[in-house]
Amino acid sequence: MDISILQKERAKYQPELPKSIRGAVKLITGHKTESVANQKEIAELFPNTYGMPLVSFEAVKTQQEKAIINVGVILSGGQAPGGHNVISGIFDGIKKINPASRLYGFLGGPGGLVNHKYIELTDEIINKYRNTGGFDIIGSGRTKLEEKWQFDKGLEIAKKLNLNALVIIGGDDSNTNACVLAEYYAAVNAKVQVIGCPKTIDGDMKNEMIETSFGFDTATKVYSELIGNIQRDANSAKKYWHFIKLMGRSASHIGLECALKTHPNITIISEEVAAKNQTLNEIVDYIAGIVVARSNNGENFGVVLIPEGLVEFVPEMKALILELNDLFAEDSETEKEFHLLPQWQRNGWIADHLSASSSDVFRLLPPNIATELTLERDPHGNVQVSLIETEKLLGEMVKKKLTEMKKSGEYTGKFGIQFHFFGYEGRCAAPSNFDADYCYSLGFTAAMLVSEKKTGYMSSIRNLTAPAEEWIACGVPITMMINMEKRHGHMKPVIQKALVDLNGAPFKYFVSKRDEWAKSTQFVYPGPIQYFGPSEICDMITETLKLEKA
Ligand code: FBP
Repeated sequence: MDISILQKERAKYQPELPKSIRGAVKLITGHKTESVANQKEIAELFPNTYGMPLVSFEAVKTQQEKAIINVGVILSGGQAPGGHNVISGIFDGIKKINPASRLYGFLGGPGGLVNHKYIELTDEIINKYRNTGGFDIIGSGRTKLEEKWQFDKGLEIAKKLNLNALVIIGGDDSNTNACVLAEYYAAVNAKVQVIGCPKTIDGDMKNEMIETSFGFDTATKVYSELIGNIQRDANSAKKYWHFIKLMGRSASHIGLECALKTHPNITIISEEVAAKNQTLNEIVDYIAGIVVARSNNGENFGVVLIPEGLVEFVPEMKALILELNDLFAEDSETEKEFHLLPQWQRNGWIADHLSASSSDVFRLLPPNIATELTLERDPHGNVQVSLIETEKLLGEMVKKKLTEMKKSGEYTGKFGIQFHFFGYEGRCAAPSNFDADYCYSLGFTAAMLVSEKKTGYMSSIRNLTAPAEEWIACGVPITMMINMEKRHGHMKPVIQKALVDLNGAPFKYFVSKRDEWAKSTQFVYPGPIQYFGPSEICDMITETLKLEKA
Protein backbone atom coordinates (compact mmCIF):
# COMPACT_ATOMS: atom_id res chain seq x y z
CA MET A 1 0.00 0.00 0.00
CA ASP A 2 1.37 3.47 -0.91
CA ILE A 3 1.52 5.89 1.97
CA SER A 4 2.53 9.55 2.11
CA ILE A 5 5.89 10.64 3.46
CA LEU A 6 4.14 12.37 6.36
CA GLN A 7 2.24 9.18 7.17
CA LYS A 8 5.50 7.24 7.17
CA GLU A 9 7.13 9.64 9.60
CA ARG A 10 3.98 9.96 11.69
CA ALA A 11 3.78 6.17 12.14
CA LYS A 12 6.95 6.44 14.26
CA TYR A 13 5.33 8.84 16.72
CA GLN A 14 4.85 7.28 20.15
CA PRO A 15 1.89 9.03 21.80
CA GLU A 16 2.41 10.29 25.33
CA LEU A 17 0.55 8.73 28.26
CA PRO A 18 -0.06 10.36 31.65
CA LYS A 19 2.89 9.42 33.89
CA SER A 20 0.52 7.86 36.44
CA ILE A 21 -0.58 5.05 34.08
CA ARG A 22 2.70 4.22 32.35
CA GLY A 23 3.58 1.47 34.83
CA ALA A 24 1.75 -0.39 37.60
CA VAL A 25 -1.55 1.22 38.63
CA LYS A 26 -4.10 1.15 41.41
CA LEU A 27 -7.79 2.11 41.18
CA ILE A 28 -8.89 4.94 43.48
CA THR A 29 -12.64 5.15 44.21
CA GLY A 30 -14.07 8.65 44.62
CA HIS A 31 -17.46 9.99 45.66
CA LYS A 32 -20.86 8.77 44.49
CA THR A 33 -22.52 10.63 41.63
CA GLU A 34 -25.98 11.71 40.52
CA SER A 35 -27.36 12.67 37.11
CA VAL A 36 -27.14 16.23 35.88
CA ALA A 37 -30.97 16.58 35.93
CA ASN A 38 -34.17 14.49 36.31
CA GLN A 39 -32.45 12.45 39.06
CA LYS A 40 -35.53 10.49 40.08
CA GLU A 41 -36.46 9.38 36.55
CA ILE A 42 -32.86 8.50 35.63
CA ALA A 43 -32.36 6.52 38.86
CA GLU A 44 -35.52 4.53 38.04
CA LEU A 45 -34.49 3.93 34.42
CA PHE A 46 -30.92 2.86 35.35
CA PRO A 47 -31.31 0.95 38.65
CA ASN A 48 -28.07 -1.03 38.13
CA THR A 49 -25.74 1.72 36.92
CA TYR A 50 -27.06 4.87 38.59
CA GLY A 51 -25.09 6.72 41.28
CA MET A 52 -21.80 4.81 40.84
CA PRO A 53 -18.64 6.55 42.13
CA LEU A 54 -16.02 8.44 40.15
CA VAL A 55 -12.79 6.49 39.81
CA SER A 56 -9.20 7.39 38.95
CA PHE A 57 -5.85 5.64 38.57
CA GLU A 58 -2.67 6.16 40.54
CA ALA A 59 0.83 4.80 39.99
CA VAL A 60 2.04 2.10 42.37
CA LYS A 61 5.32 0.19 42.58
CA THR A 62 4.27 -3.35 41.67
CA GLN A 63 1.49 -4.72 39.53
CA GLN A 64 -0.40 -7.86 40.49
CA GLU A 65 -0.87 -10.37 37.71
CA LYS A 66 -4.07 -9.61 35.82
CA ALA A 67 -6.49 -11.79 33.89
CA ILE A 68 -6.85 -11.87 30.09
CA ILE A 69 -9.38 -9.29 28.86
CA ASN A 70 -11.07 -9.58 25.49
CA VAL A 71 -12.64 -6.41 24.18
CA GLY A 72 -14.90 -5.52 21.24
CA VAL A 73 -14.60 -1.95 19.98
CA ILE A 74 -17.17 0.11 18.04
CA LEU A 75 -16.68 3.45 16.30
CA SER A 76 -19.99 5.27 16.33
CA GLY A 77 -21.29 8.40 14.57
CA GLY A 78 -19.32 11.03 12.66
CA GLN A 79 -15.58 10.65 12.11
CA ALA A 80 -13.23 12.57 14.41
CA PRO A 81 -9.42 12.76 14.22
CA GLY A 82 -7.81 10.36 16.66
CA GLY A 83 -10.23 7.42 16.55
CA HIS A 84 -7.46 5.09 15.40
CA ASN A 85 -5.35 6.14 18.37
CA VAL A 86 -8.15 5.30 20.80
CA ILE A 87 -8.16 1.83 19.27
CA SER A 88 -4.37 1.50 19.44
CA GLY A 89 -4.51 2.72 23.06
CA ILE A 90 -7.06 0.00 23.92
CA PHE A 91 -4.93 -2.58 22.07
CA ASP A 92 -1.69 -1.64 23.86
CA GLY A 93 -3.57 -1.30 27.17
CA ILE A 94 -5.10 -4.79 27.13
CA LYS A 95 -1.83 -6.34 25.90
CA LYS A 96 0.04 -4.66 28.75
CA ILE A 97 -2.52 -5.98 31.24
CA ASN A 98 -2.15 -9.48 29.82
CA PRO A 99 -0.39 -10.23 26.50
CA ALA A 100 -2.94 -12.96 25.70
CA SER A 101 -5.83 -10.44 25.66
CA ARG A 102 -7.59 -9.91 22.32
CA LEU A 103 -9.26 -6.98 20.58
CA TYR A 104 -12.09 -7.29 18.05
CA GLY A 105 -13.44 -4.45 15.95
CA PHE A 106 -17.13 -4.40 14.95
CA LEU A 107 -17.52 -3.20 11.38
CA GLY A 108 -19.54 -0.17 10.28
CA GLY A 109 -20.55 1.10 13.72
CA PRO A 110 -23.07 -0.30 16.22
CA GLY A 111 -24.75 -2.15 13.30
CA GLY A 112 -21.67 -4.44 13.20
CA LEU A 113 -22.39 -5.63 16.73
CA VAL A 114 -26.00 -6.42 15.88
CA ASN A 115 -25.16 -8.06 12.54
CA HIS A 116 -22.12 -9.91 13.89
CA LYS A 117 -19.70 -8.30 11.44
CA TYR A 118 -16.25 -8.05 13.00
CA ILE A 119 -12.51 -8.57 12.58
CA GLU A 120 -9.81 -9.36 15.06
CA LEU A 121 -7.44 -6.41 15.37
CA THR A 122 -3.90 -7.73 15.33
CA ASP A 123 -0.55 -6.00 15.77
CA GLU A 124 -0.13 -5.95 12.00
CA ILE A 125 -3.44 -4.15 11.42
CA ILE A 126 -3.08 -1.74 14.34
CA ASN A 127 0.44 -0.70 13.30
CA LYS A 128 -0.84 0.49 9.91
CA TYR A 129 -3.27 2.90 11.57
CA ARG A 130 -1.33 4.44 14.46
CA ASN A 131 -1.54 8.29 14.42
CA THR A 132 -3.61 8.34 11.22
CA GLY A 133 -6.90 10.18 10.74
CA GLY A 134 -10.19 8.56 9.78
CA PHE A 135 -12.25 5.67 11.08
CA ASP A 136 -11.48 3.37 8.15
CA ILE A 137 -9.79 0.70 10.28
CA ILE A 138 -13.28 -0.71 11.05
CA GLY A 139 -15.67 1.99 9.76
CA SER A 140 -18.42 3.80 11.63
CA GLY A 141 -22.22 4.09 11.52
CA ARG A 142 -25.18 5.76 13.20
CA THR A 143 -27.38 2.77 14.07
CA LYS A 144 -29.11 3.52 17.36
CA LEU A 145 -28.90 0.66 19.85
CA GLU A 146 -32.17 0.91 21.70
CA GLU A 147 -34.14 -2.26 21.26
CA LYS A 148 -33.94 -5.44 23.31
CA TRP A 149 -33.43 -7.65 20.24
CA GLN A 150 -30.35 -5.56 19.29
CA PHE A 151 -28.90 -5.90 22.79
CA ASP A 152 -29.52 -9.66 22.71
CA LYS A 153 -27.89 -10.05 19.28
CA GLY A 154 -24.90 -8.09 20.67
CA LEU A 155 -24.74 -10.38 23.67
CA GLU A 156 -24.81 -13.45 21.45
CA ILE A 157 -21.65 -12.37 19.61
CA ALA A 158 -20.01 -11.09 22.80
CA LYS A 159 -20.46 -14.56 24.33
CA LYS A 160 -19.23 -16.29 21.17
CA LEU A 161 -16.04 -14.18 21.17
CA ASN A 162 -15.67 -14.50 24.94
CA LEU A 163 -15.67 -10.72 25.32
CA ASN A 164 -15.36 -9.13 28.74
CA ALA A 165 -16.39 -5.76 27.42
CA LEU A 166 -17.49 -3.50 24.60
CA VAL A 167 -15.92 -0.07 24.16
CA ILE A 168 -18.13 2.39 22.29
CA ILE A 169 -16.30 5.40 20.87
CA GLY A 170 -18.89 8.08 20.18
CA GLY A 171 -20.56 11.40 20.90
CA ASP A 172 -23.51 12.19 23.16
CA ASP A 173 -25.98 9.95 21.31
CA SER A 174 -23.58 7.01 21.03
CA ASN A 175 -22.55 7.23 24.67
CA THR A 176 -26.25 7.30 25.55
CA ASN A 177 -26.40 3.98 23.65
CA ALA A 178 -23.44 2.77 25.72
CA CYS A 179 -25.21 3.70 28.94
CA VAL A 180 -28.45 1.96 27.97
CA LEU A 181 -26.55 -1.15 26.88
CA ALA A 182 -24.48 -1.23 30.10
CA GLU A 183 -27.68 -1.04 32.14
CA TYR A 184 -29.33 -3.85 30.18
CA TYR A 185 -26.30 -6.17 30.40
CA ALA A 186 -26.03 -5.47 34.14
CA ALA A 187 -29.76 -6.12 34.61
CA VAL A 188 -29.62 -9.54 32.90
CA ASN A 189 -26.29 -10.33 34.60
CA ALA A 190 -24.71 -10.84 31.16
CA LYS A 191 -21.16 -10.31 32.48
CA VAL A 192 -20.33 -8.04 29.54
CA GLN A 193 -19.16 -4.58 30.53
CA VAL A 194 -19.66 -1.43 28.43
CA ILE A 195 -17.28 1.54 28.43
CA GLY A 196 -17.66 4.80 26.45
CA CYS A 197 -15.08 7.23 25.01
CA PRO A 198 -15.89 10.93 24.33
CA LYS A 199 -15.60 11.54 20.60
CA THR A 200 -16.87 14.37 18.40
CA ILE A 201 -15.39 17.28 16.50
CA ASP A 202 -18.44 19.29 17.65
CA GLY A 203 -16.93 19.79 21.12
CA ASP A 204 -20.33 19.38 22.80
CA MET A 205 -19.59 16.08 24.56
CA LYS A 206 -18.04 17.78 27.59
CA ASN A 207 -18.99 18.51 31.16
CA GLU A 208 -17.56 18.92 34.63
CA MET A 209 -15.62 15.64 34.26
CA ILE A 210 -14.96 15.54 30.49
CA GLU A 211 -12.83 18.56 29.59
CA THR A 212 -13.15 18.16 25.82
CA SER A 213 -14.13 15.56 23.26
CA PHE A 214 -11.41 14.19 21.01
CA GLY A 215 -11.15 15.46 17.44
CA PHE A 216 -12.20 19.03 18.32
CA ASP A 217 -8.56 20.16 18.57
CA THR A 218 -7.52 18.82 15.15
CA ALA A 219 -10.72 19.73 13.30
CA THR A 220 -10.67 23.35 14.52
CA LYS A 221 -6.99 23.61 13.58
CA VAL A 222 -7.83 22.44 10.04
CA TYR A 223 -10.79 24.84 9.69
CA SER A 224 -8.74 27.71 11.13
CA GLU A 225 -6.00 27.09 8.59
CA LEU A 226 -8.63 27.27 5.80
CA ILE A 227 -10.31 30.36 7.28
CA GLY A 228 -6.90 32.02 7.59
CA ASN A 229 -6.17 31.26 3.93
CA ILE A 230 -9.52 32.72 2.89
CA GLN A 231 -8.89 35.80 5.02
CA ARG A 232 -5.56 36.33 3.22
CA ASP A 233 -7.34 35.97 -0.10
CA ALA A 234 -10.08 38.38 0.97
CA ASN A 235 -7.50 40.89 2.15
CA SER A 236 -5.52 40.50 -1.10
CA ALA A 237 -8.36 40.69 -3.64
CA LYS A 238 -10.48 43.05 -1.51
CA LYS A 239 -13.64 42.23 -3.47
CA TYR A 240 -15.50 39.41 -1.68
CA TRP A 241 -17.44 38.76 1.47
CA HIS A 242 -16.95 35.09 2.35
CA PHE A 243 -19.85 33.40 4.17
CA ILE A 244 -18.44 30.26 5.81
CA LYS A 245 -20.66 27.69 7.44
CA LEU A 246 -18.82 25.55 9.99
CA MET A 247 -19.79 22.08 11.07
CA GLY A 248 -20.64 21.40 14.67
CA ARG A 249 -24.31 20.42 14.72
CA SER A 250 -26.20 22.35 17.46
CA ALA A 251 -23.41 23.90 19.48
CA SER A 252 -21.21 26.76 18.22
CA HIS A 253 -17.98 25.59 19.90
CA ILE A 254 -16.25 25.10 16.53
CA GLY A 255 -17.22 28.60 15.32
CA LEU A 256 -16.12 30.18 18.59
CA GLU A 257 -12.78 28.35 18.67
CA CYS A 258 -12.06 29.23 15.02
CA ALA A 259 -12.97 32.88 15.70
CA LEU A 260 -10.58 32.98 18.66
CA LYS A 261 -7.85 31.57 16.42
CA THR A 262 -8.43 33.70 13.29
CA HIS A 263 -10.26 36.97 14.28
CA PRO A 264 -12.79 37.13 11.42
CA ASN A 265 -15.05 40.18 10.99
CA ILE A 266 -18.27 38.45 12.03
CA THR A 267 -19.00 35.25 13.95
CA ILE A 268 -22.55 34.28 14.77
CA ILE A 269 -22.91 32.24 17.97
CA SER A 270 -26.19 30.29 17.96
CA GLU A 271 -26.48 30.16 21.74
CA GLU A 272 -26.35 33.99 21.89
CA VAL A 273 -28.99 34.26 19.16
CA ALA A 274 -31.29 32.06 21.26
CA ALA A 275 -30.55 33.94 24.49
CA LYS A 276 -31.31 37.29 22.83
CA ASN A 277 -34.32 35.90 20.97
CA GLN A 278 -32.87 37.28 17.74
CA THR A 279 -34.93 36.82 14.60
CA LEU A 280 -33.45 35.96 11.23
CA ASN A 281 -34.01 39.57 10.15
CA GLU A 282 -32.14 40.89 13.17
CA ILE A 283 -29.15 38.68 12.35
CA VAL A 284 -29.27 39.94 8.76
CA ASP A 285 -29.40 43.58 9.99
CA TYR A 286 -26.37 42.94 12.23
CA ILE A 287 -24.32 41.49 9.35
CA ALA A 288 -25.45 44.19 6.90
CA GLY A 289 -24.56 46.90 9.45
CA ILE A 290 -20.97 45.63 9.59
CA VAL A 291 -20.76 45.30 5.79
CA VAL A 292 -21.83 48.96 5.48
CA ALA A 293 -19.45 50.18 8.22
CA ARG A 294 -16.49 48.40 6.57
CA SER A 295 -17.53 49.70 3.17
CA ASN A 296 -17.51 53.25 4.57
CA ASN A 297 -13.84 52.59 5.47
CA GLY A 298 -13.20 51.48 1.89
CA GLU A 299 -13.15 47.76 2.78
CA ASN A 300 -15.67 45.94 0.62
CA PHE A 301 -14.59 42.53 1.85
CA GLY A 302 -14.76 40.39 4.93
CA VAL A 303 -15.35 37.00 6.48
CA VAL A 304 -18.47 35.75 8.29
CA LEU A 305 -18.50 32.50 10.29
CA ILE A 306 -21.86 30.78 10.67
CA PRO A 307 -22.41 27.71 12.88
CA GLU A 308 -24.20 24.94 11.01
CA GLY A 309 -26.86 24.54 13.71
CA LEU A 310 -27.91 28.21 13.65
CA VAL A 311 -31.39 27.67 12.22
CA GLU A 312 -32.35 25.55 15.23
CA PHE A 313 -31.61 28.50 17.56
CA VAL A 314 -33.43 31.33 15.77
CA PRO A 315 -36.70 31.41 17.77
CA GLU A 316 -39.11 31.41 14.80
CA MET A 317 -37.08 28.70 13.06
CA LYS A 318 -36.77 26.66 16.27
CA ALA A 319 -40.55 26.72 16.73
CA LEU A 320 -40.94 25.67 13.10
CA ILE A 321 -38.43 22.80 13.44
CA LEU A 322 -40.14 21.52 16.62
CA GLU A 323 -43.46 21.47 14.79
CA LEU A 324 -41.84 19.71 11.84
CA ASN A 325 -40.29 17.12 14.20
CA ASP A 326 -43.73 16.38 15.64
CA LEU A 327 -45.19 16.18 12.14
CA PHE A 328 -42.47 13.67 11.23
CA ALA A 329 -42.52 11.76 14.56
CA GLU A 330 -41.68 8.13 13.85
CA ASP A 331 -44.65 6.02 12.73
CA SER A 332 -47.12 8.92 13.16
CA GLU A 333 -50.08 9.20 10.76
CA THR A 334 -48.75 12.54 9.46
CA GLU A 335 -45.33 11.06 8.75
CA LYS A 336 -46.88 8.22 6.74
CA GLU A 337 -49.20 10.59 4.87
CA PHE A 338 -46.29 12.96 4.00
CA HIS A 339 -44.17 10.19 2.52
CA LEU A 340 -46.99 9.11 0.21
CA LEU A 341 -47.18 12.60 -1.36
CA PRO A 342 -45.43 13.48 -4.64
CA GLN A 343 -42.47 15.87 -4.18
CA TRP A 344 -44.26 18.89 -5.67
CA GLN A 345 -47.11 18.72 -3.14
CA ARG A 346 -44.96 18.30 -0.04
CA ASN A 347 -44.06 21.89 0.93
CA GLY A 348 -47.68 23.05 0.43
CA TRP A 349 -48.95 20.11 2.52
CA ILE A 350 -46.49 20.98 5.31
CA ALA A 351 -47.49 24.66 5.34
CA ASP A 352 -51.14 23.59 5.73
CA HIS A 353 -50.30 21.38 8.73
CA LEU A 354 -48.36 23.98 10.74
CA SER A 355 -49.52 26.65 13.21
CA ALA A 356 -50.26 30.01 11.56
CA SER A 357 -46.95 31.60 12.68
CA SER A 358 -44.76 28.64 11.65
CA SER A 359 -46.66 28.34 8.40
CA ASP A 360 -45.80 32.00 7.59
CA VAL A 361 -42.12 31.40 8.35
CA PHE A 362 -42.11 28.21 6.26
CA ARG A 363 -43.78 29.87 3.26
CA LEU A 364 -41.29 32.78 3.30
CA LEU A 365 -38.22 30.51 3.19
CA PRO A 366 -36.46 30.01 -0.15
CA PRO A 367 -37.91 26.70 -1.48
CA ASN A 368 -34.56 24.88 -1.31
CA ILE A 369 -34.12 25.75 2.39
CA ALA A 370 -37.75 24.76 3.11
CA THR A 371 -37.12 21.37 1.48
CA GLU A 372 -33.82 20.94 3.34
CA LEU A 373 -35.70 21.34 6.65
CA THR A 374 -38.00 18.46 5.78
CA LEU A 375 -35.26 15.97 4.91
CA GLU A 376 -35.13 12.78 6.90
CA ARG A 377 -33.93 13.08 10.54
CA ASP A 378 -30.85 11.07 11.53
CA PRO A 379 -31.45 7.80 13.45
CA HIS A 380 -31.31 9.78 16.73
CA GLY A 381 -34.09 12.16 15.62
CA ASN A 382 -31.78 15.13 14.91
CA VAL A 383 -32.37 17.49 11.97
CA GLN A 384 -29.41 16.91 9.62
CA VAL A 385 -28.14 20.48 9.92
CA SER A 386 -25.10 19.81 7.74
CA LEU A 387 -27.55 19.55 4.80
CA ILE A 388 -29.12 22.99 5.38
CA GLU A 389 -27.42 25.78 3.42
CA THR A 390 -27.64 28.41 6.17
CA GLU A 391 -24.69 30.35 4.71
CA LYS A 392 -26.66 30.82 1.47
CA LEU A 393 -29.85 31.73 3.32
CA LEU A 394 -28.07 34.47 5.29
CA GLY A 395 -25.89 35.61 2.37
CA GLU A 396 -28.86 36.04 0.05
CA MET A 397 -30.87 37.84 2.75
CA VAL A 398 -27.96 40.22 3.44
CA LYS A 399 -27.62 40.89 -0.30
CA LYS A 400 -31.33 41.74 -0.51
CA LYS A 401 -31.06 44.05 2.50
CA LEU A 402 -28.03 45.85 0.99
CA THR A 403 -29.87 46.31 -2.31
CA GLU A 404 -32.69 48.03 -0.40
CA MET A 405 -30.16 50.16 1.50
CA LYS A 406 -28.53 51.13 -1.78
CA LYS A 407 -31.87 52.32 -3.14
CA SER A 408 -32.43 54.51 -0.08
CA GLY A 409 -28.86 55.84 -0.29
CA GLU A 410 -27.70 54.28 3.01
CA TYR A 411 -25.08 52.12 1.27
CA THR A 412 -22.84 52.82 -1.67
CA GLY A 413 -20.40 49.90 -1.59
CA LYS A 414 -19.97 46.76 -3.67
CA PHE A 415 -21.03 43.37 -2.33
CA GLY A 416 -19.50 40.29 -3.96
CA ILE A 417 -20.22 37.07 -2.17
CA GLN A 418 -18.63 33.59 -1.90
CA PHE A 419 -20.02 30.64 0.02
CA HIS A 420 -18.14 27.84 1.79
CA PHE A 421 -18.94 24.95 4.05
CA PHE A 422 -16.11 23.47 6.13
CA GLY A 423 -17.00 20.21 7.78
CA TYR A 424 -15.98 16.95 6.21
CA GLU A 425 -12.50 18.30 5.37
CA GLY A 426 -11.63 18.43 9.09
CA ARG A 427 -13.10 15.19 10.37
CA CYS A 428 -10.43 12.78 9.14
CA ALA A 429 -7.28 14.88 9.33
CA ALA A 430 -4.22 13.23 10.83
CA PRO A 431 -4.61 13.92 14.57
CA SER A 432 -2.60 16.78 16.07
CA ASN A 433 -0.11 15.78 18.76
CA PHE A 434 -2.73 16.76 21.32
CA ASP A 435 -5.40 14.50 19.82
CA ALA A 436 -2.88 11.69 19.17
CA ASP A 437 -1.84 11.69 22.85
CA TYR A 438 -5.32 12.36 24.23
CA CYS A 439 -6.94 9.58 22.20
CA TYR A 440 -4.22 7.05 22.98
CA SER A 441 -4.62 7.86 26.69
CA LEU A 442 -8.43 7.55 26.47
CA GLY A 443 -8.08 4.09 24.89
CA PHE A 444 -5.45 2.98 27.40
CA THR A 445 -7.67 4.15 30.30
CA ALA A 446 -10.67 2.32 28.80
CA ALA A 447 -8.59 -0.89 28.90
CA MET A 448 -7.82 -0.30 32.58
CA LEU A 449 -11.50 0.35 33.38
CA VAL A 450 -12.35 -2.98 31.73
CA SER A 451 -9.66 -4.74 33.74
CA GLU A 452 -11.15 -3.23 36.93
CA LYS A 453 -14.55 -4.73 35.95
CA LYS A 454 -16.22 -1.34 35.54
CA THR A 455 -19.31 -0.93 33.38
CA GLY A 456 -21.40 2.10 32.41
CA TYR A 457 -18.30 4.32 32.71
CA MET A 458 -16.77 6.79 30.27
CA SER A 459 -13.01 6.93 29.95
CA SER A 460 -11.85 10.40 30.95
CA ILE A 461 -8.50 12.20 30.84
CA ARG A 462 -8.30 15.42 32.83
CA ASN A 463 -5.86 18.29 33.52
CA LEU A 464 -5.48 18.72 29.75
CA THR A 465 -3.88 22.18 29.88
CA ALA A 466 -0.82 20.62 31.54
CA PRO A 467 1.77 18.59 29.58
CA ALA A 468 0.53 15.07 28.76
CA GLU A 469 2.69 13.44 31.43
CA GLU A 470 0.69 15.32 34.10
CA TRP A 471 -2.73 14.36 32.76
CA ILE A 472 -5.04 12.43 35.09
CA ALA A 473 -6.74 9.16 34.01
CA CYS A 474 -10.28 8.64 35.35
CA GLY A 475 -13.59 6.85 34.86
CA VAL A 476 -16.90 8.74 35.02
CA PRO A 477 -20.32 7.02 35.36
CA ILE A 478 -22.25 7.87 32.20
CA THR A 479 -25.56 8.15 34.11
CA MET A 480 -24.04 11.28 35.67
CA MET A 481 -24.36 13.06 32.28
CA ILE A 482 -27.93 11.98 31.44
CA ASN A 483 -31.17 14.00 31.42
CA MET A 484 -34.60 13.61 29.81
CA GLU A 485 -35.20 15.16 26.35
CA LYS A 486 -37.79 14.92 23.59
CA ARG A 487 -36.57 12.78 20.67
CA HIS A 488 -38.66 11.59 17.70
CA GLY A 489 -41.62 13.11 19.55
CA HIS A 490 -41.04 11.10 22.80
CA MET A 491 -39.22 11.84 26.11
CA LYS A 492 -35.98 9.83 26.27
CA PRO A 493 -32.94 9.63 28.60
CA VAL A 494 -30.00 11.19 26.72
CA ILE A 495 -26.62 12.71 27.54
CA GLN A 496 -26.96 16.46 27.97
CA LYS A 497 -25.19 18.33 25.17
CA ALA A 498 -22.81 21.09 26.27
CA LEU A 499 -23.66 24.28 24.39
CA VAL A 500 -21.48 27.41 24.40
CA ASP A 501 -21.64 28.91 27.89
CA LEU A 502 -22.43 32.61 27.48
CA ASN A 503 -20.94 33.26 30.92
CA GLY A 504 -17.82 31.24 30.12
CA ALA A 505 -14.40 32.80 29.56
CA PRO A 506 -14.08 31.86 25.82
CA PHE A 507 -17.34 33.61 24.87
CA LYS A 508 -16.65 36.62 27.11
CA TYR A 509 -13.21 37.08 25.56
CA PHE A 510 -14.73 36.86 22.08
CA VAL A 511 -17.35 39.52 22.99
CA SER A 512 -14.60 41.84 24.27
CA LYS A 513 -12.87 41.66 20.87
CA ARG A 514 -15.55 41.23 18.21
CA ASP A 515 -16.25 44.94 17.56
CA GLU A 516 -12.57 45.59 16.88
CA TRP A 517 -12.36 42.54 14.59
CA ALA A 518 -15.51 43.71 12.76
CA LYS A 519 -14.43 47.26 11.98
CA SER A 520 -10.72 46.94 11.37
CA THR A 521 -9.00 44.05 9.64
CA GLN A 522 -7.15 42.08 12.31
CA PHE A 523 -7.06 38.68 10.64
CA VAL A 524 -4.78 36.02 12.10
CA TYR A 525 -3.41 33.29 9.81
CA PRO A 526 -2.75 30.14 11.88
CA GLY A 527 -1.35 28.02 9.02
CA PRO A 528 -1.35 24.21 8.93
CA ILE A 529 -1.07 21.80 11.87
CA GLN A 530 2.57 21.16 12.74
CA TYR A 531 3.54 17.68 13.81
CA PHE A 532 7.29 18.23 14.14
CA GLY A 533 9.17 21.20 15.56
CA PRO A 534 9.08 23.40 18.64
CA SER A 535 6.60 22.38 21.34
CA GLU A 536 4.88 25.84 21.38
CA ILE A 537 3.54 25.08 17.92
CA CYS A 538 3.31 21.28 17.92
CA ASP A 539 1.61 20.84 21.27
CA MET A 540 -0.68 23.87 21.16
CA ILE A 541 -4.04 23.29 22.88
CA THR A 542 -7.32 24.98 21.89
CA GLU A 543 -8.03 28.60 22.84
CA THR A 544 -11.26 27.29 24.39
CA LEU A 545 -9.43 25.01 26.83
CA LYS A 546 -6.83 27.69 27.59
CA LEU A 547 -9.49 30.26 28.47
CA GLU A 548 -11.79 27.82 30.27
CA LYS A 549 -9.02 26.57 32.50
CA ALA A 550 -7.14 29.90 32.97
P1 FBP B 1 -21.04 13.17 15.82
O1 FBP B 1 -21.90 13.95 16.76
O2 FBP B 1 -21.51 11.80 15.59
O3 FBP B 1 -19.59 13.21 16.23
O4 FBP B 1 -21.12 13.89 14.41
C1 FBP B 1 -20.46 15.04 14.10
C2 FBP B 1 -20.88 15.64 12.79
O5 FBP B 1 -19.70 15.87 12.03
C3 FBP B 1 -21.69 16.92 12.94
O6 FBP B 1 -20.87 18.04 13.14
C4 FBP B 1 -22.47 16.95 11.65
O7 FBP B 1 -23.64 17.72 11.76
C5 FBP B 1 -22.77 15.51 11.41
O8 FBP B 1 -21.73 14.78 12.02
C6 FBP B 1 -22.85 15.14 9.95
O9 FBP B 1 -23.30 13.84 9.85
P2 FBP B 1 -23.04 12.86 8.63
O10 FBP B 1 -21.62 12.39 8.78
O11 FBP B 1 -24.00 11.76 8.87
O12 FBP B 1 -23.24 13.63 7.38
